[in-house]
Amino acid sequence: MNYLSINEIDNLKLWVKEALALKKDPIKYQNLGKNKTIGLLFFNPSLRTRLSTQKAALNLGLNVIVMNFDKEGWALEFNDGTVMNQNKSEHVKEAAQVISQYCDIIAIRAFAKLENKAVDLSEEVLQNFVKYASVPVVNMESSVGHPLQALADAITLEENKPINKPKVVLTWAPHPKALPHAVANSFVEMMQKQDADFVITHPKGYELDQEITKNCTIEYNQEKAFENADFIYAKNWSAFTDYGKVISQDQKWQITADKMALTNKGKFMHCLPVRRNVVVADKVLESSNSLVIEQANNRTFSAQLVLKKILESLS
Ligand code: SN0
Repeated sequence: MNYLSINEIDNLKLWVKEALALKKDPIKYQNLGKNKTIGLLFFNPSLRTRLSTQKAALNLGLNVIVMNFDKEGWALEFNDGTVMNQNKSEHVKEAAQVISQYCDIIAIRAFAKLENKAVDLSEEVLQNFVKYASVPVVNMESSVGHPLQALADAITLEENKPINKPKVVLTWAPHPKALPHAVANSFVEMMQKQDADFVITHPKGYELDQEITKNCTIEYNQEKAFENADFIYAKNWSAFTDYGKVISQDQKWQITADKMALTNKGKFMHCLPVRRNVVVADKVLESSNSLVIEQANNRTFSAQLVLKKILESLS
């Protein structure tokens, strides 16, 4: 079993229920991973993903190896048949097979480079490891999705929803840099499995991949979208159509206390790291309605549930 996208979740309700049970008793399965090893491969920075996945693995008795591939690994070649006389030292074919001999599970973080849409959509790094590794692979944010984050968000929504069918708004927010679509994509895919009134709001030109947002309600007026919302999930992403471009940094889209006042005592969510007073005002981030720290806490239990299911599939 791999965990590559939200679409691997057959029954989100049951997964969230099981994750909440793990949260109550995190070391219940402390022997499940005994004498097995997970390798965490990072091609980009990480705080929550690295520490929560490691914590989840330790809770299951796994040994953990971490490698910062971008800084400490050989530069990898991904294309077939290349004459490797430039700056790439090793092909993913050998790397993935070798790492599979040391690890029972491989987890990979490799962001979108936002240079070539087709390459990013192919999830070059993740899918090549899937192809050439002989062990299960976990997505710790690929160029397309961040399914461990979205599963943690589903746990947080379940714990905090005031009614059975809450109104949940995914809002674009400004940012100085071009950011990937992965967090937003997986959040949308997760919300499509929820019983919720789900609305996406962003400036014109920031439409996400329509293959992913099909059937979603899009409201270009942010204040209108916020009306009566129970949850505001903020995230910046770069343009998808004009691929990887920053076409607006309009501060009118920042999440402020005035905007939160339009909601139904809405809870604020963000995956972190967050740029204060650009994406969200201090007052909102620090208010009692902010769930960001609890979202990060739930990363442990989302990772632990996924690793538990993979370990069970091995035995
Ligand atoms: C990443 C993203 O995909 O948007 C990871 C989020 C979990 N975020 C960033 O790269 C933020 C970088 C910054 O400088 O604010």
